[in-house]
Amino acid sequence: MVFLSKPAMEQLLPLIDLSEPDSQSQLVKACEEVGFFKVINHGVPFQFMADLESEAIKFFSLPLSDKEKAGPPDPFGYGHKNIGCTGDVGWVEYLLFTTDADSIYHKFASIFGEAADRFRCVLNEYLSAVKKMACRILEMVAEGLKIQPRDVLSKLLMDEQSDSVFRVNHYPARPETEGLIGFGEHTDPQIISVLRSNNTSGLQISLKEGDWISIPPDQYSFFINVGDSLQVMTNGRFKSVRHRVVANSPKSRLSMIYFGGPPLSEKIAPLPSLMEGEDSLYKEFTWFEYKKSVYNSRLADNRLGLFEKI
Ligand code: GA4
Repeated sequence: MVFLSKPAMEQLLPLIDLSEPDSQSQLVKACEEVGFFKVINHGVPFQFMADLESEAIKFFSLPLSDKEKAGPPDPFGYGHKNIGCTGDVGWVEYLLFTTDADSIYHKFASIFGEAADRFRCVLNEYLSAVKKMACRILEMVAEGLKIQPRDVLSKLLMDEQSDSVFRVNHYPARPETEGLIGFGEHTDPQIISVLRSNNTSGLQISLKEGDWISIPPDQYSFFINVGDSLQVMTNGRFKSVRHRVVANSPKSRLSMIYFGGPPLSEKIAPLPSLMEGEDSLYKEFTWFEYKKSVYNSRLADNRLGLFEKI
């Protein structure tokens, strides 16, 4: 772990004001240098975040035996301690959804009755605003990279078949243990991840040198990271950053993450206009093939390793 002064942290953690005219080039720089950044003036009403947070807190406050009725995750539904199905554990409980909130709603409605209606309503409201913002960012990135058409990335999230995921993580307060792992280190497999948390710390990102830096929480902003698929689509120019959550705070942490992914049949390969005579660093694969391999891996594995050309 490295402890950084505020100015050093500010230099390492790009802060992007989406209302500024040069935010396109700042976004590209942040994706290349860190693969992680914070956005402000993002246009998502705070009320949407607060409403979903309050519904999530209500759910996580239920007795374990009630919450378990929405589990075990298949991979969708309620899970606790176990992450994925290859043996990872963390000090966390969570809800995993497809972004088609209606599909999971039926499972919830039969268990939670009217509370499920309210959850579905605030979830849909939040998701459509966050997806819109993620698409706007991907369009700005495409413009910053000077690639045509500008929706070359965002259209993958907008596609009706887009295989996107939404997760709400709850890390219960845990004052007495130093450095307990809430969610072990990993990279996100999708294109782009958009995280919003309450004001409790815990998120850390890994720098090139292998040091971990703690990201100060900010409930009004979003934290965005490049996923493995975007790293491949930019032929390694953008970095899919390793991150983790430590759960040693006297306050509970609640985070919600939208993972924007492509349709299952989509070929994940470097965008031709970015290649300029370069060779692809990766073998050809579809999102379906990558996802299959992801779900057989451990959290900390270097999942793209299997798809790199030697
Ligand atoms: C990490 C990013 C997303 O949270 C997630 C996770 C998924 C899961 O929780 O089921 C995985 C993890 C994530 C990557 C490796 C595998 C699959 C847990 C795990 C050990 C929903 C995703 O798409 O990949």
